[in-house]
Amino acid sequence: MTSRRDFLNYTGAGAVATALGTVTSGVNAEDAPRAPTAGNNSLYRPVRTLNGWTLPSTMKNGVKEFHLVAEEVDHEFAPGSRAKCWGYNGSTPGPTIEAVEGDRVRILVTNNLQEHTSIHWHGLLLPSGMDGVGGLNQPHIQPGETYAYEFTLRQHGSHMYHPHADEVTQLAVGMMGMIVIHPKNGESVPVDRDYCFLLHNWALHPGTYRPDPAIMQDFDLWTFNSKVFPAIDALVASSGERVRVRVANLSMWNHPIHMHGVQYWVTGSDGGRWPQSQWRSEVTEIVGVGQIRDIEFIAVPGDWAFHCHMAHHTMNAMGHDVPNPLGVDQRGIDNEIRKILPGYVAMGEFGMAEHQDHVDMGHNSGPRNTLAMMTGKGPYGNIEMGGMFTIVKVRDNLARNDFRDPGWYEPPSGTVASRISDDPEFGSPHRLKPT
Ligand SMILES: [Cu+2]
Repeated sequence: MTSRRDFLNYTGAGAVATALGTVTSGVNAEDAPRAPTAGNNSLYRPVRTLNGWTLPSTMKNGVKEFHLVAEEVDHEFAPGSRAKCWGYNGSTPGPTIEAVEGDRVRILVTNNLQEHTSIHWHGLLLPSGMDGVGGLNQPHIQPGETYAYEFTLRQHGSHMYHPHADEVTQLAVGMMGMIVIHPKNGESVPVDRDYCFLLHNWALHPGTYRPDPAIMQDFDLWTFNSKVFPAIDALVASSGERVRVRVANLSMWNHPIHMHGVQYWVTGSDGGRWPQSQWRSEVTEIVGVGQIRDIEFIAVPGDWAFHCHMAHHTMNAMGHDVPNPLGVDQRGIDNEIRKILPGYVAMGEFGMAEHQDHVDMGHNSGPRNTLAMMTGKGPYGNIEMGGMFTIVKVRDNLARNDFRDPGWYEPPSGTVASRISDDPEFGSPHRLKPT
């Protein structure tokens, strides 16, 4: 639990960070609080971007300068699925921009795409001419050009950046990133770990390598920070720590984000951290398109699923336009179908779980560059998930800056559900009879 003692620790570590120089953040930044700029005394615990990174900045005459490069990136959703996406500085999503309320920031944007772009600073309070809507607030940034945006951060909270030019293409292929602005006066209830990620969806049709921007609803991949389970980082915490997760949505769907094992509080949004009287206790919170929600919880030991509750959003590439096989006796037709569709394996009569077993056994490998619908192995078997699913892994006595995956939870004896019979007629359960 965070306490006054931690505040004192922050102060000490922050002083060291300030002494070290002007680059205030880096790839997989150490979890040491730091003072962001000269003249700004506040300290903050750096945010950790799932599967991502924080953009280093340079101080120039009191202005914190960042440099984004819009460019094509060769991206891996999970081993076995890659695509030509667009992003910033070599990644989709682009790196997180992290600063403190009151900072003067200058963000250079170089366009290395073959068409024009712009950047909108989603939710930020700034002069109209810095708002980044191509054609409305500024000329488009042509290929090869660099534009400078400069403004003072007048708020705190979780925010986003994304193009406001040919959005239907540029968003669909991955151009987006997060902006985290810490409050200048610190936080009355400090957090011990601070995570952030973006929700997105992709139409990467089976066997292809370019996301299709024309698709509106029927997507193949559903991602946390452009990754699918099981390639999404675990959210690691030590028992009793206060954890914040900032969930941003630039996809084409609303996503009910559900966590197991705790009731979390919804504590903030693009509007900053809300007054404590407005915090809500939930276990599922819809993060609408264009919205951000901050959730916070006290970490409880275990392995806890953390996922979108739309069942199709926790699958990888799956066909939606197929006849329903449920309850259909397909024995005997395999051989007939295989004559026209070599390798065909009938399945689904009793449910779809057998899909993962068939894939694991090599019965149907699917098209190239295409992930199986269900995947993932846990200590007790197939997890049968994909897409927007990851695990909150909480262990006792982890060091404050230890974010390594601790492996599978070893539950205390007597606390795991277990088999007591394999007789289908076991016991005398109360059941409704058909009328
Ligand atoms: Cu969803």
